[in-house]
Amino acid sequence: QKKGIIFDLDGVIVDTAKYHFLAWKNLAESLDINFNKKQNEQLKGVSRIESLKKILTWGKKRISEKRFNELLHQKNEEYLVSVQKMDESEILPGVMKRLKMLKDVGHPIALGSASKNAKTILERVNLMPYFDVIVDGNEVSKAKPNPEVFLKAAQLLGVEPENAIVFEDALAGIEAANRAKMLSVGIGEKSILKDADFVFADFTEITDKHFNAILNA
Ligand code: B16
Ligand code: MG
Repeated sequence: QKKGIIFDLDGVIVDTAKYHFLAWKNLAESLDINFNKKQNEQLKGVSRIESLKKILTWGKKRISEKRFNELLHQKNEEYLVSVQKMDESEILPGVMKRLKMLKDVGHPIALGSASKNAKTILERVNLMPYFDVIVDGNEVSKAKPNPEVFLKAAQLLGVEPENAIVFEDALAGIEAANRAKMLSVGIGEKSILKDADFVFADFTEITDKHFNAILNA
């Protein structure tokens, strides 16, 4: 049986974090809350609702539920303006080569993302044809590090968790993959993603030899 491959979206396939940052920053400033890149790092892999809760906590602001929902909507509208401008050029270096290779060899491929905009983004960058299964923020109730998103993806791919491989950039995502008993491959800093089974700075660092070692691990 071929291993099932599960990709996170933001930080693995595309760098949408920069667009999340712009939208959150404008929203925070409109509320007189400071928001910097370091704080944005802490929102990677975190859902929209939890992200807003964190920003309000950092700014020591309390608001009504109605206002909270308006702000969520406002942030997403601004984020989507950036997303609509995306194209294939935003696929991170080295990703396309591996997707093509996996497809050619016949590995089932899934997306496992916290984003509710995952399908729109995959459409913008023309990657929809590569994914057999998409599990995103609309399908899961428990956020990473809960393994729900990856377990669902593996189930829909028809592979056992032990036969699934997860590519993730967020520590919470690595934890989710580990809890699901899947092989975890971190994309980012070794010092942060230390619990991952393998770590690479980005996909260009993954040589054919590495990639085969991952597929046969
Ligand atoms: P949305 P991932 C995550 O994507 C982002 O890293 C995180 O910053 C964002 O808040 C979350 O998606 C929700 O996104 O507002 O589009 O529903 O890394 O899980 O692919
Ligand atoms: Mg991510």
